Amino acid sequence: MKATAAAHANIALVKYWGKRDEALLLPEAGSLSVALDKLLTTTTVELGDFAADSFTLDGHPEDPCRARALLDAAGIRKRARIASGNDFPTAAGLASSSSGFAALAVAACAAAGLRKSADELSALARIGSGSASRSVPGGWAVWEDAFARQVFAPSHWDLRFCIAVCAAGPKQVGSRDGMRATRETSPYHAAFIAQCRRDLPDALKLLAARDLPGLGALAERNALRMHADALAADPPLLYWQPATVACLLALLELRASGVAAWATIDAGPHLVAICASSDAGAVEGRLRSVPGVTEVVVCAPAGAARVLS
Ligand code: 2P0
Repeated sequence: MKATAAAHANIALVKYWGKRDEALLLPEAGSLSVALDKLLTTTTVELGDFAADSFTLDGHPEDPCRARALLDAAGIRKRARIASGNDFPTAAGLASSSSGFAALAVAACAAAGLRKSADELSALARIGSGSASRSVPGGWAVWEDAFARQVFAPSHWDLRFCIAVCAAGPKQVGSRDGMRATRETSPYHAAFIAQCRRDLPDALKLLAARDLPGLGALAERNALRMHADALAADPPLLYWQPATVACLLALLELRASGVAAWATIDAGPHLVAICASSDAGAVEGRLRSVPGVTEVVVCAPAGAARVLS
């Protein structure tokens, strides 16, 4: 009744920002992501007759409420002791619910002896966090409905994702509340969702063709439009720090000098630069020189969530 699993966090190139069903965590529009090799979460689940569920992240106690929702959805009634750890600095604000709930879904089902398909595990991870559905299949993954599927293997394209850490500590408004507020109050939200529905098929064609200028520019537009949507919420949601904007300007300069790199930004201050592996050193060096950037983590595409023991 004990198992350990690992999963990689993912970054979306076509973003999920709005639910059509709040209870089931179903997205309004499809999203496309890639799993990141350096952002790995390892989770051990032990099931037993404990007095209550418990959950620790890097040794610190956390609320097990969302984990329990996932266990209930899997039909696991026994109490759980969950210990999760990130092999990257949580303090840098890179902690991700995507890798956390993907590793939890896989470890919990293994601990309970439940044989679940990859699609079923992805759907379970989604109950913890929508983006976690994409970390179960890993690689280049699309999520449109109940579960996510890998559309290309990590080896399809040797890109790099340079994460510029632009602030420490947790963000002020979490994704769940942020996307709900945006959906309810932003006058731009319907336009953003309509754009995502156009972006996803276009992004898949560019990904199949390994068209970096095409996919990079699409991902950057999609992310900036997500932030425009969030900024238009009432009250407005501003996730950026000065270093975030400075990184965006640094990428413009890099492109003008012939280094091909484009940005995406999640619901937080950090910027992720997308580039060819041959340009990763130049992009990393430039981002490290930006005032306010405390760390740059260079990632390659990674695979699926997996049971370790
Ligand atoms: C994404 N994000 O597609 C988008 C872009 C953040 C910005 O999915 O409410 O933690 O648990 O489903 O998955 C982060 O939102 O939100 C997210 P819930 P989640 O990666």
